[in-house]
Amino acid sequence: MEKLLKIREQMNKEQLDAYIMLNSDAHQSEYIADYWQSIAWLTNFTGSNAVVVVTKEAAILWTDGRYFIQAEKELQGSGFELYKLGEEGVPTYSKYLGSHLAPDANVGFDGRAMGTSSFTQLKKAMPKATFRYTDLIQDIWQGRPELPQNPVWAHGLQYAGKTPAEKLADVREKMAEKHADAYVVGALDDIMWLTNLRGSDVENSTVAFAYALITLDKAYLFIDDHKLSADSIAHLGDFELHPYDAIFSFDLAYESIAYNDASTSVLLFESLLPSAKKINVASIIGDLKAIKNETEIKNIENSQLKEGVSLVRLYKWLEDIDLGKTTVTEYDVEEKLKEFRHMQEGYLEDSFHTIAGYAGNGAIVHYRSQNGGDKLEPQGLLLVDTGAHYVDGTTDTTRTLPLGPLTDEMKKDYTLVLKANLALSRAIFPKGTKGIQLDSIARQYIWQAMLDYKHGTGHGVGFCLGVHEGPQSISSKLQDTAIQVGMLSSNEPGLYRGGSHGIRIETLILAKVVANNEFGTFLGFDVVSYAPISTVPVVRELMTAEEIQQLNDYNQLVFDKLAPYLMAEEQVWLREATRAI
Ligand SMILES: [Mn+2]
Repeated sequence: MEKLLKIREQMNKEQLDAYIMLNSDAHQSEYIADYWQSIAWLTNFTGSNAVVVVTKEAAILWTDGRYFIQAEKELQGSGFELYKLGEEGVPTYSKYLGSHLAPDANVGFDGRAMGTSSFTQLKKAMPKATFRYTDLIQDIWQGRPELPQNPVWAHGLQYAGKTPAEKLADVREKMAEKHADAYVVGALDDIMWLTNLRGSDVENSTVAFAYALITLDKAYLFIDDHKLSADSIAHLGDFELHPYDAIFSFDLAYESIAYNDASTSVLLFESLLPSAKKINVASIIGDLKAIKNETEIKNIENSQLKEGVSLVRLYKWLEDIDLGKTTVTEYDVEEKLKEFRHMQEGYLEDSFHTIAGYAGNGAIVHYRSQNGGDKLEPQGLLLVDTGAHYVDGTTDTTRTLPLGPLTDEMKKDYTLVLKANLALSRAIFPKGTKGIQLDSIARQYIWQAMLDYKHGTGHGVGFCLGVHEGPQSISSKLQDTAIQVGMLSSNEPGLYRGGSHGIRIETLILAKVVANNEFGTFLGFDVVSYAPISTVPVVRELMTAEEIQQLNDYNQLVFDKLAPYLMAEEQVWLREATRAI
């Protein structure tokens, strides 16, 4: 409450009728550094998706269905009211402001934390309002963490497969197609990809705070240079270095500039030359980065083998424990997995917080165990969705493990999810096919049973970069990107029964050409993550012979790939776990 009073005092001083806060950083990143967690500081709400609006009368926090229960608990005593996004009659914050404030109201927000695309929505809702870019939090947040200044390292050619100079040439070719003579890059993973640098400024991310600006003959990297080793500077030969903040006052003459409205902050956008033509390109680098080159693909294989070994060790460890006698919690599972990953060369960190959800917790899609997590019992299902960054690749794998007796409903749900996963992995489709079409291929059996899951089937996966990356999306969202050869995506259908169980089976799939004939080019996938899929819950009668063969072949592949890296008793365990049914 006290913090809320202080914000209102600040609003008063600056004559603002409303102040907006977003859970975002200056690059509109998915994961954000502590410095940017001002909503958690103000409201105690720790979920990833949140918007806060403070007016003279109201203090509201918006979040989505993943976080309703958590938000109700955490917001107690904060003075904030919860608005449930997606529920009937609940306006978005833009619409709320549009209908609750005077048309000519003064509205403030930190211009770094709002993306240009969000601002467009806001301006539509309040066409006559005055907007001011101001950080009201800085003066009242005692002990606000500093922006991280962690060292940056060069991701060598043996991993990246292309030099920054080669990547710049590819980018400039795309810029020419769009008639842009400059291109400002705000997305941190795009900048890391372009420069072959990696950092650790943000937890679960291999990125460092930076901006890039590319013209047809020059390239500028804005990064605080004390972060760079001599080694990484040498490898940046093609980039002129400037301090991180210098981009906002950088003087450069260009006629047209490309930017991506989702990852360009309002402040950055407004610092672009006013007279220049602004071209919103979904993402020039995003499109290039999504298609993995041969060197990257070889490295991905290595990282997937290491991850597979770590996962086998985890599953075996869990199976060897008598859960009736020994206490193991969800948190223990997360920690044990980290221990196994640390035994692997080139492990950097987890690519997101491991989701180990036992029983009903598995039904909470973005579950994060609290205070040690629930105790595992020798019955029902444990969902483990987890990933890591290795120097040679980023992983994301989900398995649902039987811990003991299962109900018929659990077995049936498991089998349907498995059928969905297998259907997408074996799909063959003509060149040009989009994610939305493939999404239905995965969902068909689940729909036939009159069931559904409320999340996408697949997202792009970065290379020692974001675990979620675009532009492709295998989901019900209609978007323009076709699945192309070399794209790495997840395949993760699921089914969730609140209070009982959650099931998800996730493998990573790499698109490849399977045929060229008079009907065109046909694509398919290689499954590139190696972790046994439990056959214990499978209801054989629900599977076709083809599906059973596919499952057996996959488990055999897992054994063949991982066995050389396992110790004798682990091999014995995996042989059993991958036995054909
Ligand atoms: Mn995933």
